[in-house]
Amino acid sequence: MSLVNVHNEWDPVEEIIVGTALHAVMPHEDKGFQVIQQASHDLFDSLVPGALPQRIIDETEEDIQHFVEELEKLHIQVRRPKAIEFKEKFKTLDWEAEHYFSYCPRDILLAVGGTIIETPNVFRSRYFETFEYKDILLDYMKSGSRWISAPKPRLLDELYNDSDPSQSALRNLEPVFDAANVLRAGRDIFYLVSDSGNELGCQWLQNALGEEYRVHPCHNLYSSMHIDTTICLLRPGLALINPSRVSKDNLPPLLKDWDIVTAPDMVEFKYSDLGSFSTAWLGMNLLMLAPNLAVVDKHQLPLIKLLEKQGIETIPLMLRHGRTLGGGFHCITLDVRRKGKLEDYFS
Ligand code: ABU
Repeated sequence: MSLVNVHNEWDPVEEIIVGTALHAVMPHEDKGFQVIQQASHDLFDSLVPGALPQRIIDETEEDIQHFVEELEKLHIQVRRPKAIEFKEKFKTLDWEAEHYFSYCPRDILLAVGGTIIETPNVFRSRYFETFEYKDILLDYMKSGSRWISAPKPRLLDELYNDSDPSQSALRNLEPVFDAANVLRAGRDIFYLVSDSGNELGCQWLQNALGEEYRVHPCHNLYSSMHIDTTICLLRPGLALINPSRVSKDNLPPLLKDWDIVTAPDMVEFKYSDLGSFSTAWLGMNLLMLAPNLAVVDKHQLPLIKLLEKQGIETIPLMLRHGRTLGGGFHCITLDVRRKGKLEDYFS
């Protein structure tokens, strides 16, 4: 039976991939990385490029190890990528780049139903990232999962808009998107159109998933990277929103009959001066392990209280350097199998 079988963001998790900080490097020259970071300069502090200090790697691995132990206590099958140390830059016909990391499987692989998709990511430095998951992907394919890869984007300079700040930093020249621009809700798939996912990416995804699914482009929600610090689908009929980005005016119309809870201000914390590639809203980047159980950043006590009021128990854990690396508990995981079946939650 296919080891990949997942239909939403909340059913009980049976198998999950958890990323690693080993060999993480903040790339020096990556046009996409630079342009998108520049476009979001009011959101992120500038990052120090180069290999991350060993302390940051070690503390992150320690935090991830605690997280994995909690998952295993719940009898969830955990798989980890094999981080490759890219000692040299790599080249395509058009450009060269340094390899980034394998910390966020959520960005590069998308699991929908029995299919796992290698997505056409926006950063050049992620071009070969799925190599680190090859053994896992092979196992999934052998079990009967459908393993596909989106067309490799060329990521030419003209894809990135660095001249007109009133437009997206990502032009619509070829399908490009990070898997973290997507949220799954049964037959309905939310797709954030932003600097990390363009319209052609949305169209490609709809074509790839076929008529069984409806992919909904979400505009004017958040212009920067990823949807999972903007909206969290907690269980059928209940979503958490980021009040600095979402209001009744731009709430995706599909959610209009759902109960909406508003995230409280995030608690800020700092374990290094290395800068950040995410906003304080990374604190709401939680992972639902079941409709009544979430893994949440342990600093976010007001959020934990709010979830508990909604009948959601929490496992408070920490990723001390999550903001520097740009990933919380949703970002650093890819839930590939959850109990449950394909359903329609909006009719
Ligand atoms: N990787 C998610 C970052 C999004 C945010 O900073 O809000």
